[in-house]
Amino acid sequence: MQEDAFQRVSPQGKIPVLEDGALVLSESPAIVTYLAERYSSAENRLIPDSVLDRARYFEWLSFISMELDATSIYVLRRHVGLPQIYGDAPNASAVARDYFARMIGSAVTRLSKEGPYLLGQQFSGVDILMTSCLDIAERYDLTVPEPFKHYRERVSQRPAYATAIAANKPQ
Ligand SMILES: N[C@@H](CCC(=O)N[C@@H](CS)C(=O)NCC(=O)O)C(=O)O
Repeated sequence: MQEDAFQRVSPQGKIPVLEDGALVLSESPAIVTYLAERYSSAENRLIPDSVLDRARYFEWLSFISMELDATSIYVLRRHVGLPQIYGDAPNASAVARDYFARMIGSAVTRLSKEGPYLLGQQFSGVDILMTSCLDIAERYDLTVPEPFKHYRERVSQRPAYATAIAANKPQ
């Protein structure tokens, strides 16, 4: 990620970054939403059409990227996963763990009420982002409530999940 070729498309030196024709796009929520708008089909819409459902989509998008990722998971990624770059910060890591547990706990009622997916019956881009967070949460041994463990199992049984995971592995 420090190499010139990569930094030319990602000056912040971070993954993910998407190249699609002339478009170069970073930030996972933007990438998932772009792919959903550009490529999902009428039978398999990854972003809802109605204004109300889109409001929920963007609410989940912000919750996942800010409350679960930026303020919890990424803190652990920095200080537990990459201490040689970002330093050791046991207090920040402990607070991030507690915060993740509180935030994911706060989402349980909505998941149980609306499931099987975050927007109800329709699988969407926010399920991709949530599942990715839950995959990393397991890696860092974060507290995940049972309904979200079952949710993750449900999503990861989708054939498209297996295809995406396989495609994500470098040859
Ligand atoms: N806000 C960005 C965050 C991207 C991000 O932090 N990616 C991590 C993946 S582990 C990374 O590149 N870390 C390397 C680093 O922080 O130096 C997004 O949602 O895409």
